[in-house]
Amino acid sequence: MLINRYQNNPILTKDDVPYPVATVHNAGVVKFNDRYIMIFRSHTLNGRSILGKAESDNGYDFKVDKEPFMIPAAEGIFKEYEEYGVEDPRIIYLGGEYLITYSAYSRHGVRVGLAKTKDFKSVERFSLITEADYRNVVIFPEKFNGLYARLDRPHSEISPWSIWISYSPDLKYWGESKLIMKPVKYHWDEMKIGPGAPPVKTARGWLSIYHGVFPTMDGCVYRLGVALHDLEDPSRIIAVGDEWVLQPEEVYEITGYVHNVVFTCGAVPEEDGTIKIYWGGADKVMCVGTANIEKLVDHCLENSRSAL
Ligand code: BMA
Repeated sequence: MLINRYQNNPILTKDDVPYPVATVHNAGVVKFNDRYIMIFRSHTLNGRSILGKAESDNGYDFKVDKEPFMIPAAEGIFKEYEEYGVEDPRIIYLGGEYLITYSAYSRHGVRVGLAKTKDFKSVERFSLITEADYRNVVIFPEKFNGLYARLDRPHSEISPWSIWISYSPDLKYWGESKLIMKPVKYHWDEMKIGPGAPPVKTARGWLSIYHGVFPTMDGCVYRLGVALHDLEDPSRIIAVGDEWVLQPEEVYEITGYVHNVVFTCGAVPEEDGTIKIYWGGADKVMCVGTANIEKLVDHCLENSRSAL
């Protein structure tokens, strides 16, 4: 087992939230002043999503704020594009601030918003950084040759949904986009793949935990896999683990709001060489597990499938 599930999973459910929600899932997590901050997604009782915040001393026991952290914007350009909800936040720390990317849903489709915070008390929307039909934007926590880099996942009718990379001088204008990783036919990730947790720096490369989807007669199964990107050129994928590292197995992953889903938006590397990986179980609850970072890197390298 590469990822050891925490014995007291799920770590957060709707019953822990002091306002009415149907789910708690797909959370971004970072360390802030030695505490763990979790920004999680919840379906409200009309089926649209908002973001809540929870805090923890140990990464396992979280307490949820009294009020939501981000609800669809009430004004400006964001109002038009967040009308149907805000979803699936990822958080990184770079340049003295925390950057939060999230999916913004509206009648025009789904695009990705970028918000910034320094203290997790106030949050400021910065820009909508994609057009419609993108999701799963993770920003690398370092720059490359002076440019920010992100992985994302545009939607396409021609090609199975794949992982792309883009760069930006200022977080607002993005370009030099390139497809870098595709699903593999008749493989656990054959239907679509997407970035999961923001990449983690290791001695052998950037470790990216991504999700892959397989269609079955009983609906789609969401699993997690790992890929390794070159330290200096993150568009170069060194290796992709052929086998998944996590699949829905526990009751809280098999049944819920959408069954058979494990979906990650955040992982926290620790000083002892382990990593806490957080995932939504069946789009309904939050779970955590630990893994050894070097073993995940070995998993990429020892039995690698091609990236494209
Ligand atoms: C994806 C996204 C995720 C969700 C997953 C499984 O398309 O909507 O937020 O966890 O489906 O339902």
